[in-house]
Amino acid sequence: MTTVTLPIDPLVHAAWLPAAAFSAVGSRRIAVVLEDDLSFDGLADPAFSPVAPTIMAEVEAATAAHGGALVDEAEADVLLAIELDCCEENPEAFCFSRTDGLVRIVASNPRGLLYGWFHLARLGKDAFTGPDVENECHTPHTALRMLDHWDNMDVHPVMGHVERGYSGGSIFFDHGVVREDLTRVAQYARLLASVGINRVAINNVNVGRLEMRLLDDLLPEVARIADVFRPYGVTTHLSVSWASPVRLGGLADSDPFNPDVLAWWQAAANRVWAAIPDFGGFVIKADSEGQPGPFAYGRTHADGANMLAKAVEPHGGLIHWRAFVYNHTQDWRDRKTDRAKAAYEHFAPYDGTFAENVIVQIKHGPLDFQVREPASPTIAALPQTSVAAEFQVTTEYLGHQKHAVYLGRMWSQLMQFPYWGEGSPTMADIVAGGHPLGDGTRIGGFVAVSNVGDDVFWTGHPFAQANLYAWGRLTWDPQADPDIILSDWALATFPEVSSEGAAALDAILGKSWETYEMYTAPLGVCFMVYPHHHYGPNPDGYEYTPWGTYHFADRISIGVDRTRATGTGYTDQYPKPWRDVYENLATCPDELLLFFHHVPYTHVLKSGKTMIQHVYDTHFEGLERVKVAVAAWQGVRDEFPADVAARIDERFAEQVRSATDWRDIINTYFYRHSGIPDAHGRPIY
Ligand code: GCW
Repeated sequence: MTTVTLPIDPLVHAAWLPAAAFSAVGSRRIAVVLEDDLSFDGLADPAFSPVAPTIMAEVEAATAAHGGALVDEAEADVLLAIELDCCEENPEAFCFSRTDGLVRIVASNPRGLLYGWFHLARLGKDAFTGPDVENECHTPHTALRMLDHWDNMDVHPVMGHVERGYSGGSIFFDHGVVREDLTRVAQYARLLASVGINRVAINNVNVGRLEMRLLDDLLPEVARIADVFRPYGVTTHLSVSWASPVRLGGLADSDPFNPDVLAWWQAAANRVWAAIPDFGGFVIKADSEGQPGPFAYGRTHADGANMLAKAVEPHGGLIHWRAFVYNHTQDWRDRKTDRAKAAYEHFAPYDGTFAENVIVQIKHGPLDFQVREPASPTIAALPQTSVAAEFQVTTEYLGHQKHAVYLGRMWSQLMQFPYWGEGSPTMADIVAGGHPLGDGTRIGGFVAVSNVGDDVFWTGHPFAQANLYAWGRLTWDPQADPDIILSDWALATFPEVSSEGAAALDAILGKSWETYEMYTAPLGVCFMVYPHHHYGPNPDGYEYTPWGTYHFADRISIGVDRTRATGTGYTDQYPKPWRDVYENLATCPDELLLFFHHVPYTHVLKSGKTMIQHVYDTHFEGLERVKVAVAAWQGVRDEFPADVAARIDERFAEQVRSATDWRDIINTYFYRHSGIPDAHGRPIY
């Protein structure tokens, strides 16, 4: 029995800012009762026993941070018991209770205890003194809650350190090598565990020659990173190149039917798991945007994925095979080819043929992380396949972490999208193995591209930390309220800020996704951005390019006709009722109008406004909302640490500049095409 003291309310969220670890509030003393043997001999799952000492370390750190001292149980006001027991079979689940001055966290595995510890931390002031709670059990919705890093080892000539990274350099790599000092990675592991994230792929899915070596001579370096993640229950994965057997192994080809190719991957897998026994598996972007893949040999994605799956299967490894496959050398004159249809066309026919350890990783929408897309129909089209839905925490098309954009509400909406109509299984259900036509044996989960780098505030914009936080919380519980998650984040991150300050943060960020949508591309029109950079307004930026990203604006009308009746037929990929809801102009939701239909500027929306007037109104209002947010910020900024406040000031200045640009350029574009003035006579150029 070990007893240590903590002040009564010390357990705030983990250190989102380097300085803000556990913050002491109050001074009552508690005793923490740990099981005698927190080394957990005899655990059923020895692979995760490294997590046990972490709990000890967490308790000790929390104590030390508040000058706690050991007290006997008899002297304590409250007892905290952390117990290993078989309350839940799921090794990540935990049960929490608070009765008669005894707070208990019980789990069948140290991983569950760790999540229980952070749950307690989130309860803040109420952790020990809130109302009684009887054995409340918490189980993650899916077993796979992952972040992918698009980190390059060296500075990529075009993409820099981190592809679509807006937070400085990689936390793993620097100048072509794995960083000597992995302190930031250890802090990151702790942040991830504190919100339930359990897997990380450390390198870019666009794999260069240098990164290929992570499978080979640089493997010991990967093992060093895995050693840092392991104590927080985070499993390490690598992105690999389809061409590795050729470029790294010197083979003549990488045909999945060539036995030498399989043998090469088997040897690679043996090496990797010998170095990292709890390694997670490989992520692969094949036949996508120029990356090599099995098409070169006339083979399918299933052929390719299954060959890799065979190589990693003896080790219990996973293959995350990305479904981001489309023709990026399209002819804009061809109105029938529709990039939105591509993932479904490439993957749905092969449902039921993928090996059990293949997870087909599908972007949440049919295009590419735009501010508004419908949920991808491909996610519902593979009942006999494990699927993961892929999101972006990094804000590639959503303001580069220069704009304050909280994405919890967007993700929550998508995760809860009911594919067969109200009350039917959702995206979250499907990725947890609940496809209504599935046999329940296939499971997947949620994966997102990370927004973390070596920036002092981790995420460029300090407010972008809210997205990292929300990603973990929503993947654990997709039904959680994203607004409450936002408040939890604010409290955990800025515990010293007054309730007015916290309320201002909620007001600034709460509807910020909707605000961003208002001043950028309207009504589901996508890609009105500068090609390649994906920042700032450029309405025709992609219009005549080969990327398959068009809106077809002319002097009468705009939008993509994706109907079966007269368009590309994309609506056909949805189950009922959505195939009809989206097909029909009368029932298609306004916010997706231009994603599904090509309509005149004078088309009347359900709101009663014409489409063109809606565009003008939302663009004027969007910028006004940003200005209101800035005013709210200015009212509370002095409560925040000076360096945080200075960074946020700088970001808001850029957001106002950029949102003004968006407003004026989009409005002017629509005005010049339609010739229809704003009903309110506001300035349009
Ligand atoms: O949207 C595109 C990005 C690429 C990215 C690709 C992908 C890693 O612009 O930078 O490449 O998506 O998801 O593979």
